[in-house]
Amino acid sequence: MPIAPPASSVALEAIELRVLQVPLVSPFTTSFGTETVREVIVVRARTTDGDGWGEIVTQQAPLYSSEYTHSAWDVAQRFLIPALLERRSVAPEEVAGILAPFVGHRMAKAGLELAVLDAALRTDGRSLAAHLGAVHERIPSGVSVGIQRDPAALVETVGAYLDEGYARIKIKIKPGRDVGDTAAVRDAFGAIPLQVDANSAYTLADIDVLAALDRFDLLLIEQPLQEDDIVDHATLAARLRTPVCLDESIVSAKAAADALALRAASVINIKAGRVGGYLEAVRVHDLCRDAGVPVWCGGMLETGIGRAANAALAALPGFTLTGDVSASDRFYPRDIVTEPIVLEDGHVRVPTGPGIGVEIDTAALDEVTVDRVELRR
Ligand code: SMG
Ligand code: MG
Repeated sequence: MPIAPPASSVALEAIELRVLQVPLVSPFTTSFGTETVREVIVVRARTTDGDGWGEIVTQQAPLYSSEYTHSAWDVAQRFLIPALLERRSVAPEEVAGILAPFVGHRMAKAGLELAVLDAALRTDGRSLAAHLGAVHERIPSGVSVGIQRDPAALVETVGAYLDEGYARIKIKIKPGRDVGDTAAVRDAFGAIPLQVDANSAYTLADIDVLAALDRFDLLLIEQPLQEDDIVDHATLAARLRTPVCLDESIVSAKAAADALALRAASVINIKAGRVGGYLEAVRVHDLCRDAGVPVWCGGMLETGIGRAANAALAALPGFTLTGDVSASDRFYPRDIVTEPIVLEDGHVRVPTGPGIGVEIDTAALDEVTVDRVELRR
């Protein structure tokens, strides 16, 4: 694949962070809890040539990962942003290296890197999709369905998404809500493209229940065990017919390479926030592609900022499985960008405008902003 020319450096004048609380259209329940409002941080990089936007995809509480809104809020202001502002100019490709001395906090770093990337690419008049190496104009759209009240409610919810045209269904599972829920969806809808996500809710002691899912011909089972259970995932993968996909465990390209070497997964979910940025996400893509391992783009209930960037990432050639890049209205009655992602014939369009390719709806953004801070050079 041709290597994209590097993006320009930008001269940072200030970085603004906002905490948003965006109401969800319906509660979203996973094995670790229920959300009714998406609490997330938006980043604005102010440069001498204009602004760039990013999103820090942490949640309100450290349940999906160790990061959470106010850990990102704190580490960004105390350490990450000062390190960036110290530089006279910064190229997007330099951000990860500048922030590398600070251990962890990948989602916070990813949101800052995206804002710098967006500012630089807007200056260059180039799209993020082109910069990352996208090869598709639109991508098939999958939807992640939370745990519902009971299997009948799940069937109703899945049916509504299928009617909208979603190309693939993922259902969340947890102990006690696994085989029965999956059976209900298979019975109701037959051989639809279907996968399940456990968000780390099981242990190897549950191997028989997880093996019972084999009869449903699932595309994959996502993150059945804990984040650091790489060896146990390998043990499990050897016992299951259903392909094991890792999400939470894959925190870097190195972690992906290790997981593949240990045969802990045969599919990888790529999320830019979880791996520290879109540029590292491309490296995970590249190494999986070289290894012949299929990948797909995960989601963190992104606003229009991260959703546009995810659509760009998911258009790379190795993303051969349908990802969780759904329409904005799957989560939000009102998005914070002027052109929210929409579903067209089961697909979403990859933005082609400069940078992330979408503009901020400032009135909508202000309405959901609950806290705001600006750090200047
Ligand atoms: O953005 O469509 C989306 C959500 C997809 O299920 C989704 N994400 O583990 O893959 C996952 C979860 C993480 C967020 S759960 C709060
Ligand atoms: Mg997941």
